[in-house]
Amino acid sequence: MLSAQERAQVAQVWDLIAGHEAAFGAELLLRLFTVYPSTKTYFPHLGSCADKAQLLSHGRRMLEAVGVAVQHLDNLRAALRPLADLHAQVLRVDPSNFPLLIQCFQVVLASHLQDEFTVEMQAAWDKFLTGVAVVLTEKYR
Ligand code: ZNH
Repeated sequence: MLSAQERAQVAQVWDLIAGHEAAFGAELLLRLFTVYPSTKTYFPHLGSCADKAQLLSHGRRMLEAVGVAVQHLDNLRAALRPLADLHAQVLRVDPSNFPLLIQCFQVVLASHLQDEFTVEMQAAWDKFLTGVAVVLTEKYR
């Protein structure tokens, strides 16, 4: 559960991302695939070196879903139910991949926002994304 202050920090971070979903999302995927090549096995259709257009399009969809989560901090489970079903039952993404994505997400934010991405914002964002990952992976059990 996020405190009132953490919620405010999550919203502040989202305000800095909003409008750049495709660009940030594409960089997130590029970092994920480069730093953790095993994650690419889930995206065979993106090929060995995914092109920019595909990264932008999947990156945008992923970040838009994060934006939906930001708007539904009080009912993440309900808001993300269809995505949770998709990841658990159709995509069968191993839950161990989520912390890798969360780490890359923070590097993307730090590299773009620099001093604007404060220590407190990183802590709140990490907690928020971990909550999203819990919801997206709990259908496996
Ligand atoms: Zn995921 C898909 C989100 C994580 C893999 N995804 C997806 C989508 C979205 C997402 C929105 C789209 C859907 C539709 O279309 O309907 N994810 C997400 C989020 C997260 C994630 C939010 C966290 C936070 N994923 C993930 C991971 C992985 C993945 C970690 C691995 C590595 N996804 C995936 C895949 C897919 C998806 C494979 C499919 C793609 C296509 O189809 O193209």
